[in-house]
Amino acid sequence: MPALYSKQQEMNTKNRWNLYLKIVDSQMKRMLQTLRRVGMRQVWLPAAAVTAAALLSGWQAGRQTPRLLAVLPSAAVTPDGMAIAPDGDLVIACPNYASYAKGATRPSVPACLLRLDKKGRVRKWVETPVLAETGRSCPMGIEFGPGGELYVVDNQNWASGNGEAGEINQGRILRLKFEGDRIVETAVVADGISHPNGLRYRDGQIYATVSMLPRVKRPDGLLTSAVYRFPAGAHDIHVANDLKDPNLLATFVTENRFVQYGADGLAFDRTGNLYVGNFGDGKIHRIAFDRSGGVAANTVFAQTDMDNSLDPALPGFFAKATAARLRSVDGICADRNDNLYAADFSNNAIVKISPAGAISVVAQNGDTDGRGGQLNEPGEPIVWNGRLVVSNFDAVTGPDKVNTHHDSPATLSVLRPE
Ligand SMILES: [Ca+2]
Ligand SMILES: [Ca+2]
Repeated sequence: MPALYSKQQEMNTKNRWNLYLKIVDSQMKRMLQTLRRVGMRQVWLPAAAVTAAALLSGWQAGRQTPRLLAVLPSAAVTPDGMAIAPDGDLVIACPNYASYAKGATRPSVPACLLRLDKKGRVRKWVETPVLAETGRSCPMGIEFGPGGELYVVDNQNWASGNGEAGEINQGRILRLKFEGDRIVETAVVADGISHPNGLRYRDGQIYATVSMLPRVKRPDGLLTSAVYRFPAGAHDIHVANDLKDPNLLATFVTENRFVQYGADGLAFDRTGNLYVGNFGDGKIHRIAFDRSGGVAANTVFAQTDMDNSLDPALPGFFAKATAARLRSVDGICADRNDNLYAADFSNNAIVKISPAGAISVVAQNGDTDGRGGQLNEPGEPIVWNGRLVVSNFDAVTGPDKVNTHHDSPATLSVLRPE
């Protein structure tokens, strides 16, 4: 998602929002006049206030109201991937993309990991290791291995892009070892990756999505993305970002020409099937494995009801887009009953997908600043201590995004698993 802030896009969304408020306002005035005539003002005024608040917050019957789990310290500008530490704390990766000044190649707030404990206390834990040639670190997907080591996606080119021909590829998978609050060992599992995003550890292997493979050219011009698999103990695997990479596990094509962004969140179910979200298409793929660990099938498990041929720049787009389910797929997680939860980043929503593939919206907000716990461009959900915790990325605007502003402070929202 390269464009962080586009003034024109922001204005378009503002105009849409103002029009919406005007409609709500005029309808309320009309109702007030009617009710004045019949003498029910005392009854109506509180009801109108509740209705207006509900409309403005995007409330709909049957959906949850997200609550505030934590206001994050200023070290966190852009919270993204999350993982549960061996001691039960929730660890949050903060690449802090929204702290890059215009044209800057490094964030003004260094990328870091936070810790949130069960009592709700949150603190900066460590800064993640920078790549010497860029001087920056860009942690996104994270997960702990069985020895307490942490695997980290370092998406170096998220904000800078990969160059005109996909020639800049500096992303890494890191393995960090800790003693208390110190990183005592940093190993590079793999490097030279174009755009790594989500990460999972399973049975001694690291699975990482690569959301864009610009070196792979298709006749139709559509984007290819992938899941890679690396042995967790590997060192310095150099990735070529083409279809011949030995560690390439599965590829995906994103057909939505307006949102060319591919594989993002990923999660395993209890039996070891791997689910991968295709961001731009609003699809979740299921990868089944054969006995030797090869891919036996790569099929679409669930997909949006949005018509992705609609141009986000044309009038009427948002009415259809925000009524659609699972319009985009960022982070995904599984609960112990194999329900999946997905961050619908573009729609500012959290969505549930049942084991049968049925999609339902758990919570959805309009354009918010997140301060009351509302969703604010959710990046990833995770089940932590029986609750569904959501990181609010809040760094991308664009013609198809509900989010129009980056806000401060950053927050985590919380929902009930359903
Ligand atoms: Ca992601
Ligand atoms: Ca926002």
